[in-house]
Amino acid sequence: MIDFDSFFDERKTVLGQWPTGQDVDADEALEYQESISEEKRFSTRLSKADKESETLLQPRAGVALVESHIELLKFLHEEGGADLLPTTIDSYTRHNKYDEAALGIRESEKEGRSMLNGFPAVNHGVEACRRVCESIDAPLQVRHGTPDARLLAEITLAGGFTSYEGGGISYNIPYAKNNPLDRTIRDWQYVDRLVGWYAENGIIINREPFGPLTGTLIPPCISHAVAIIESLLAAEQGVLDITVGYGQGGNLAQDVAAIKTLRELTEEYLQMFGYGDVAVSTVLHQWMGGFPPDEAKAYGVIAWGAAAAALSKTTKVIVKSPHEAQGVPTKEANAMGLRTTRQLIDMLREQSMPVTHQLEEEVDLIKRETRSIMNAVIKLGEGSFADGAARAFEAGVIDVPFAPSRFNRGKILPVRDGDGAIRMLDFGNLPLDQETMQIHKDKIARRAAGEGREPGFQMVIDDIYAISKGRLVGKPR
Ligand code: 8ZB
Repeated sequence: MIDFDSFFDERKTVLGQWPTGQDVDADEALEYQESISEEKRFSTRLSKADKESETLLQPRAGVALVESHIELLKFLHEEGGADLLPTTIDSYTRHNKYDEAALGIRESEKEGRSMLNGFPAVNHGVEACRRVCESIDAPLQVRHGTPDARLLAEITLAGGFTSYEGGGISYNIPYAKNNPLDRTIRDWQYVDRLVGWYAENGIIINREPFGPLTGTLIPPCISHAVAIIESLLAAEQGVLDITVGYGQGGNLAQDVAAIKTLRELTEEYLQMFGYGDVAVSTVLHQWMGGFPPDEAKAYGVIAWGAAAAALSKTTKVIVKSPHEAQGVPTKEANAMGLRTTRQLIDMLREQSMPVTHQLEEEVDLIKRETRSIMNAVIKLGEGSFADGAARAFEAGVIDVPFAPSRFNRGKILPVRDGDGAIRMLDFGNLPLDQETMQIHKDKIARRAAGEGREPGFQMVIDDIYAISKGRLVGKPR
């Protein structure tokens, strides 16, 4: 755990990064967080949902100006029926470019519409964040993609948000090219220490590692390993409430098995290292890859994600919109994605996934693969999760497909099997046993035989575009 003195030294530097940092007063922020009602606290809502095996709905949303952002969130709450609300941060802020965010705010005022792709919380500052949180009668989370998110965390937590997304791996590897992993892990230890400090003072802030990573054919064991490491890193700093995430792959058995094992494995490793008191919940992200441009088809993809969410009994689901292929959705389109999801969640509420041989096989496989990776990471770390993670990426023991980061090996080639489950054609340096690898090979070989072609790079490319073209498995027509 980062010690008190070095945390407070670092805090001065962090709060000095932009003038609005000066408005953060730790004790006053604590008092403000204490005044937030239980119904609006993220962790409370999640644990209630878990107890009642309810799946909560959450969109992504954020615009440049405070009043329009409030209006947007109100609309998604009231017209879309969202249970949990986000504040998606703009990309200038994610890159700590507050001068450019300031320009974006001015341009937005002049044009009368949002000229940023999210809400620039650092520029708006603590008071504005509080105005947002006070205007919405639901729990609010900061969602972003920021490698160095220390100042953003200080301002938004003082500003009344009760959940914070991201992590030193999951907000680096998929989002940045040149950011060293040890640096971002350290910066996120600061964020977790801040959340841990709130926890020591009785305020539970929920933390959520970003599950889907690049959103492109991620084998569950890879995103699970990252989620578990980030959970351990968070727990080490005193975080007590964690939501682990997974991006829908499209094969129902694999997706249901993934959510089930994600919770079990995260709890298993937290327990193993003495963090059994951390509350764990799960999030399924509706399909994060390319969407069909046809809105009617997009609703089909959204509905299938909603079905996977309902049948896996995940705590919450992050919802897509029919505008996904075009970019940031209008509030109306965003609400439509929510209502499509609501219909499926409510229709499937009484049903659960039948426990078939296929489901059991997926559960087994994911557990075996994830434990192999985790064992190797723990060994490499020699007592430090942070070092273990950095060394694991260096060695390719964890390898995220299609990531831009040069601190990621990028040797793995994922591909679908004949049932559309995500497998690996090339394992890179993943520490998997022979038997496990043979299962992947056999399944891929069966698909290839069915298509009358050799498994290869073309198959990977076909799979990347398959869903946007109306299929799951990228068979040539
Ligand atoms: C990694 C997350 C990508 C997804 C959506 C994209 C995509 C990004 C906003 C947003 C609504 C925003 N996204 N920024 N959705 N409002 N400001 O995140 O469309 O689906």
